[in-house]
Amino acid sequence: MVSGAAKPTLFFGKPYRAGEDSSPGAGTIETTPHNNIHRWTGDPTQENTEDMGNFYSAARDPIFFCHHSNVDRMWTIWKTIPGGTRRDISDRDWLNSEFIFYNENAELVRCKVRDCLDNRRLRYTYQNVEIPWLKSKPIPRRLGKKAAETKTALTPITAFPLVLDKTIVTVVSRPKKSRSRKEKEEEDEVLVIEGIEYDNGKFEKFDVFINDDVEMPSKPENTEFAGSFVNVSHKHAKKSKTRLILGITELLVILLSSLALRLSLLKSDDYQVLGYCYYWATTCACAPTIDNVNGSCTNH
Ligand SMILES: [Cu+2]
Repeated sequence: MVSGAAKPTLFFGKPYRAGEDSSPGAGTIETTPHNNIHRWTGDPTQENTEDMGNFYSAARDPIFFCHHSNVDRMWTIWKTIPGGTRRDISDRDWLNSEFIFYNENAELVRCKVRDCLDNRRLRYTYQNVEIPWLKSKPIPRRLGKKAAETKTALTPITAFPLVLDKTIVTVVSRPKKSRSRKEKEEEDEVLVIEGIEYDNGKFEKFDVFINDDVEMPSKPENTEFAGSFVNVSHKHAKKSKTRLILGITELLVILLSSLALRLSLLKSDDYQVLGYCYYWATTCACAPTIDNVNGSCTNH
């Protein structure tokens, strides 16, 4: 999920500005792996999955600092992956955003995003080590006909909004079957899941699969696994609404295919930590509502 996002907005998420959409859609670095690790290292026996599983308490756990250093490291690595436009956002609103911190002398200091983008200017670099996940491409299950023959009934797209309390299988049409190499480089084909309503105070997660075996879904190492929606709990819970945007250009090149995708949305009890090569099982009781699903082809 780190290497797969070939465009800045797929990686960082969509712009978030005062007065506009309060939850325009997170990027893959935030949802998987960042959010997954928070939940994974939170304590499920605590009321609010403290420490790491909740925003207010996460930094009480020393692993918070290792985790966020690693997120920073993956950001640095992402910018070196060839292809796509893997570079920092150039929007001035973002570059000039400011944060206030205490320094080592307990004095308030103001930092701009633009001053924190090059780690060498912050006087640190990452050790040049082997990064196995960079070379590890997902493997297709190549289910072919079997994928089309499922016992799970298809849900028509007109039936949305739906509560995701069981696996939903739907067919999404694509705007265009074949695109030139240049078109693929310029624009990612994305799958957009709109209007995800969820409780911000709860851990919420669901997985998205394309042309997969519904009765026996893929694992993260399979191409059919398109990505996940993952929310880390906030102590002050409120209903939130957002969207999930998944870049699927590469997935479609490998799987493909036709003008329609069979999509399965699976309320996830499995815990999949992507990019870190861990797999862990836990339980959750999420039941987000989803307005709409559509395939589109735009430069998100
Ligand atoms: Cu975090």
